[in-house]
Amino acid sequence: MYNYELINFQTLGDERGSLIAIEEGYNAPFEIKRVYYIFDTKKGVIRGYHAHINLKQIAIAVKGSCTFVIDNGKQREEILLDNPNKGLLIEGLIWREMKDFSEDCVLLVIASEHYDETDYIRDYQKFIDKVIENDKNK
Ligand code: T46
Repeated sequence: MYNYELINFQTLGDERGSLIAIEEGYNAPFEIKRVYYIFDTKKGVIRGYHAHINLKQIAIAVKGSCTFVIDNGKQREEILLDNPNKGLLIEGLIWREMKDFSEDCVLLVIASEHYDETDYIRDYQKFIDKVIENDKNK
């Protein structure tokens, strides 16, 4: 089981162009406490390499594209974000890496918590240990 979901946002459009609205409890199934965006990522760079303990997030390539590698400790999957109407909801213990950023990529992330370094697991073996511990406690 992966703790992720692809959300298709409704695009509100008219002759002037397009607009997508994201609201807590509507497109975002959590309280929104933080927004950040990643841009100007250099060619060949892979970001992430961590998991979160409690954080819920939605990632949207509002411009350009990038690929998310999602790893639940048992399986890995790659998800291409290439359209502003597509949101990747990630929750729970998921190792993530982001790669193949297009030069123009702006990756917007909406998060359920304020920035907290203690919520990060930045060591892959520690992540696997935590997955095993969680499975035992199920
Ligand atoms: C995630 C992926 C998708 C802050 O000070 N405040 C913040 O809200 C964030 C997100 C980062 N930072 C600082 C911490 C580092 O010194 O900005 C620097 C770069 O952060 P990091 O290396 O964690 O960036 P990424 O791209 O590897 O990961 C980020 C998020 O941190 C992470 O939560 O899930 O994007």
